[in-house]
Order: sequence, then C-alpha cells, then structure tokens
Amino acid sequence: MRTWTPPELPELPGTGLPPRLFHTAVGRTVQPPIEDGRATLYVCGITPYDATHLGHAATYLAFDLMLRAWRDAGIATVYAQNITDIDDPLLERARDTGVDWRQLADEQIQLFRSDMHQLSMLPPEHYVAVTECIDDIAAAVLRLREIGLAYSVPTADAEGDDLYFDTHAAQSQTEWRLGDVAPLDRATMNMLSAERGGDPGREGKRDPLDPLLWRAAREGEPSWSSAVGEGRPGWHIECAVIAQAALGNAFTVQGGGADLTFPHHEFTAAHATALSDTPLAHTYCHAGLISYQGHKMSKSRGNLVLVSRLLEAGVEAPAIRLALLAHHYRSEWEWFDEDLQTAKRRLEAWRIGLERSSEQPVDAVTVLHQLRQAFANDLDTPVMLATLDAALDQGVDDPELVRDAINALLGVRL
Ligand code: 5CA
Ligand code: ZN
Repeated sequence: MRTWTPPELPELPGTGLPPRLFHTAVGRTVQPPIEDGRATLYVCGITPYDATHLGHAATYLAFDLMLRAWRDAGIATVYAQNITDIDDPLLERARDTGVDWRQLADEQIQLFRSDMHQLSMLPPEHYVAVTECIDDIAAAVLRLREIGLAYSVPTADAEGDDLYFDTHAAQSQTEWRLGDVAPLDRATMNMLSAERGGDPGREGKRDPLDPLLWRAAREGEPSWSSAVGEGRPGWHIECAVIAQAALGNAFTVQGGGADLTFPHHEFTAAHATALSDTPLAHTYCHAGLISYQGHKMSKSRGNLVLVSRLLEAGVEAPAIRLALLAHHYRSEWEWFDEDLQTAKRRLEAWRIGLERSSEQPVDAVTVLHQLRQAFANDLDTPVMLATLDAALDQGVDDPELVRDAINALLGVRL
C-alpha cells in the first residue's frame, strides 16, 4: 500500500546511543541486539475504522520515537506495518452504517495516512494490507495443517470447516511456549482471549485458547478462494505472515499497544515460530493505553478524540505531538482537554526560548547530550521535555542546534 511522505530529519552532530527498551516478555529494559547495523521493526497497524484516535496516535508515536532513536545512533532501520482491512468489527461497522466495507477501509486508510503525515510520523517501508496477501496467508495455514498444528472445527453456518491452531501440539513440536510473550496465568489468558477477538467458548476446539487460523466463508461475508478453501484468515496468522515476509525471521522489535500483548502477540509469535523454526522477534515492546472519560479510548466504547478533528479545529500538529510526548510511552494515562492547552503553552515557551538572548546561555551541545541520554533510556520523553523547558527558559548558545534536535529526536517542528 502507498504510505505517506516522510518528515524532514535534520542531521545532528555526533551520534546518539542505541536505546535500551522495555521488553514486555522479560519485564525489564534490554538492549535489543543490532545485527549488521540494522534494526527491524514491525508495528501492528490499524483496523481501518474510527481512525486515527489519540490512542492510535500515542502508540504510533512511541514507535516513531524508537526509529528516531535508532537512526540518531547511526543504526539503519527497516519498518513494517500492516493494515487489518478485513475483520469482524470492520464488517460490522460497514453493515451498521450501510457503507461497503472496502470503501470504509479505503477512506479510513487515507485519513490515517493524512493524520500520520501531519503528525510527522516516519512512514514504514513496508505497508501491507491483509487483503494484498491472502494467498500467502492461506499457504501458511496450509503449512501449519501439513505439520499437524492446524485442525478443523465443524461449522453450522458454512460449507467448509474453520481451522484452528493447536496450542498443545505447537508446544511439543516447536520452541514456542504459551506465555513466552505474555507471562500471564491461565484465567487471565482466558479472560483476555474472550475480550480481544478470541472465542474460548467455541465448541469443538481442543483448547479454549486455540486461535482461529482460517474462517470458512459465511453467507454475506467477503471471502477468498485459497489453498485451504473459501474463506478469510484469522487475525494472528495475518501479522505473522506479513511481518516475516517484510522483515525475515527474528527481527528486532515487535510493537503495538499494550492491548495486543495477549492474545495477539503471543499467538503471532507461536505461528511464526512454527512456520520458521525461529522466534518472531527479539524484543516485544508495548505502548501504554490512553483512556478518556474514565475508560480506555476505544472504538467499541466510542469515547474517541480524533486527530483529524483536532487538526480541523486549528490545533497545530506539533502541539498534539507535544501533548502525547509529555507522558512516557509505556505509562497508562487519561487524556484531558487541558493537556492540549499545556502543550500549546510549552510550544509557545520553546519558540520564545529559542529567540531569547541570555547573559549566561546554556551550552546547546550539553543539551543535546542530555536529550540523547534520556532518549536511550527507554525513550524517556518526559525527561527530555523537562531538559528543554529548563534550557529554553534560560536561553541557549546555539538555538539552531536545539531546534534541529527537537525536530530530529522528538519530531516537533518549531
Ligand atoms: N489491527 C489491529 C492490530 S493487527 C489493531 O489492534 N487495530 S486497532 O485499530 O484497534 O489499533 C491500532 C493500534 O493502536 C494498535 O497497536 C493498538 O494496540 C493501539 N491502540 C488502540 N487503542 C489504544 C489506546 N486507547 N491507547 C493506546 N494505543 C491504542
Ligand atoms: Zn497485528
């Protein structure tokens, strides 16, 4: 799929440090291994409806920062993102609003691109919609069936069977173990599976957690004819196939919002390991969930603040970025409209600060060093903002350098 125009990335003197990042599976920060001077990142993309709310924006900002930190450290990056452009909630929304699902998806993808561009997000090199690679996904499902990791579950309302992944067989035949990505107890896994697209109550499954690999065609639902019959893919196998095709095996970071840790990233890892005999990624990183009006900002609840609405209302994109950057990417926090006012005031103060002539200006090279230290420490943007607040309050000896650093590292164009 077409992406969006990349933002300008000013060159900074010297190099930053490779970032330490919080690895969800081990519960602490690690130094992800960089091979051949290259970091590879896969971030789970949108299901294209109700895009782009501030929760989406916060998650994509976290990984945009990760890419900026790597690049500043002289590390080349390859970035892949998917689009889940065929999925139950998307079809439901299309049905409820009387819009063709394809049209809904295309309009929302276009809106997302425009929002990402305006928010100065680095675009992925591989931007892949599920509907662009149904054959590859079906081939992967077929392979899982051939090696005994997929089984049929009869359907009452379709001609063919649905196919499920055999979690127990996978644990005895592959290196993957349930809990490798999300070390949770069984009761929590069952609960999260039911909440997040799984079907632990479905009759005929060998284990309640076994995830869907292929859904046989149903009346009135879009479907594709494939190596495993007429139907459409399950969610986790889509990301496993797209990620491995774009980035190869054992890439550097698998990312997304914290709601994807289980079951999505657990089973994406399971499928990928079964298909390739190697782990999906070295490091699993998750952005904290943003809430609004007391609940997680979510399409299902409808408590959304849309980036496009803020932009239409005349809010500057750098102010939206700054409002999000005020929180560490892993923290869970609630959005208040006041956050935007604070960000606008900070933007104004920084602009004034860059013009300030001072008797005792702060050394800009020292500021850059401090920014890089905080950036390498799990992308600690609140510390970076505090560093800039203090320096620009006093005035700096090289405003151009600080302006470029703010732009290159934080993506805030002043
Ligand atoms: N298409 C799948 C991933 S394969 C999906 O989760 N799509 S989504 O549109 O629901 O979400 C897109 C991204 O935004 C995901 O990484 C998700 O974890 C993240 N996200 C969704 N809601 C929030 C929120 N309230 N706060 C932070 N991130 C969120
Ligand atoms: Zn995904």
